[in-house]
Amino acid sequence: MKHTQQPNIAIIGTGFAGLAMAIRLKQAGLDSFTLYEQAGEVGGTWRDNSYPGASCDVPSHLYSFSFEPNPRWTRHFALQAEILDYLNHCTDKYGLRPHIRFNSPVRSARFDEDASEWVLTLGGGEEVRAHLVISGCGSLSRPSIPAIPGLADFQGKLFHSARWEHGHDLAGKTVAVIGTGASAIQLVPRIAPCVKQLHLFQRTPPWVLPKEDRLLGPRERKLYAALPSMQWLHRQAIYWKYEGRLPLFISRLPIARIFERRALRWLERSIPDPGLRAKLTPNYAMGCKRVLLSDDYYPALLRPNVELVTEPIQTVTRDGLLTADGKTRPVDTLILATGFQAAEAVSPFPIQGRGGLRLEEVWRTSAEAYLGTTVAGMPNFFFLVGPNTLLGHSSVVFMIESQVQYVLDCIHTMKRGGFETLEVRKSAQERFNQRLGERLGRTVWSTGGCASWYKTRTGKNTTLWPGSTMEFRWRTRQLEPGDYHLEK
Ligand code: N01
Repeated sequence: MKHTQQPNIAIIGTGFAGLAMAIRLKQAGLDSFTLYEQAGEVGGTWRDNSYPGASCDVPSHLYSFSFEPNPRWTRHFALQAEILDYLNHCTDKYGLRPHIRFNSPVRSARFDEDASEWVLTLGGGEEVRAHLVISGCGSLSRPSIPAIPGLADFQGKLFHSARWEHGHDLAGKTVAVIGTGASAIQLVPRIAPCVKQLHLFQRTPPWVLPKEDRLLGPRERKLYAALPSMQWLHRQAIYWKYEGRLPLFISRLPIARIFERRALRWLERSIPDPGLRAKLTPNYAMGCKRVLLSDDYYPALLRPNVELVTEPIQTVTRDGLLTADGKTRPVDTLILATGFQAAEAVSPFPIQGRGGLRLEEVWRTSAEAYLGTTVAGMPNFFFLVGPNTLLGHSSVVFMIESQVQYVLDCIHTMKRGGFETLEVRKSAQERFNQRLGERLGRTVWSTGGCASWYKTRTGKNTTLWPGSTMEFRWRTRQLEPGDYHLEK
């Protein structure tokens, strides 16, 4: 390859994925990379999701890079600000800032076959070229705005949980929150005490287990700082505990019933009113939607100023919400905790590969990749947190590190063999997805009797990995050359 020794690499995004890739490239002596970041600071989803109470539902000692353990975590489940600090710390420690172009959104990518290079068009119209492109855009970055009639005509304050308006004071306001997913159950307990009235609009009740968060005191933090092996053991213990929950999702073993009973007992202990309890009782199998962890969500619903509304929303009016029973609730502020466009077949921006092939067209019905990372027709383009790499049971950071290792192996293979392009074979991609589909069909995400953001409107799961994280790590440890076209 012309660019053999120092290929010019573009990384898009500076969340966990983009930063991990950059750090590992640097460690491998591959210094000629640029990170393109649309915002003015690093952090990805942990920069954007700054709503009150935002925190991780995977323990911090696992939800962090294996190569950068953080003995300073102050909670078992870190709050958003602490995770963002961690990502800034990694950016500085590994000298990434000089590589980052902030406020530089990538608007499109086109493969120039003659030069074997990608041409990226940035926000201002500037074009930059790269031999390899690695997208770390993630799949939980595009807020989903519900198609509720009248939403555009609402005259009060309206915003999405992932675009929190910190300048808007909720004190004394009448507020509506639409949605009862992972974001809503974290923000509702935090805003309920300061608003005048909160109407929480639930379409489907989530399964909720106690979070059992705890502070990590100074003694524990000192211990981890002094004895990194103790911190490593702690991480291992969390990892195997979470990995052990996989059967809950991929098989219908009785273990699932144990967790369901635990959640129902938690609901019964928390909500004395049988009417309210009935509204909060899920009618689908646990795990079908993301299982939520919270100690304070149910107690918040008992507050006199909080109303759980289960009547479907008919329209949003200029100053409130009208439900199917004909009742209108006037509100000052409407908060959409309605999640993200994750499963629908959307490429992060228009991407045009070999022979003018457009990724939006390829992914029009559903997004597919090989090992969630490479796509036929898109040479030298890699997706981190691509299709079917998210998890229902453990830390996505572990998956990101596996993908990063895989991309590095692809780059090393190209360098060793002097290859100009690397492109997954269509046949390998199809075989992989055929098997993936069969396995996904047997999981609770398919059979559990719910709709979720994991699946497209047609019911295809394009987001989750149906195996263990160990399996994914094993399969991404190195490239299988037979699965790729490698050209000089
Ligand atoms: O989004 P969601 P989220 N009318 O899609 C409802 C990650 N995350 O932002 O269930 C009425 O889960 C919808 O109802 P239904 C995590 O992976 C992680 O909460 O579809 N309601 C649902 O209740 C998570 O899973 C953390 O019937 C409508 C809610 O909106 C993912 O992000 C923290 C509606 C959307 O819930 C997404 O979570 C936060 C409509 N038209 C988030 N449309 C961590 O701790 C949608 N809804 C790591």
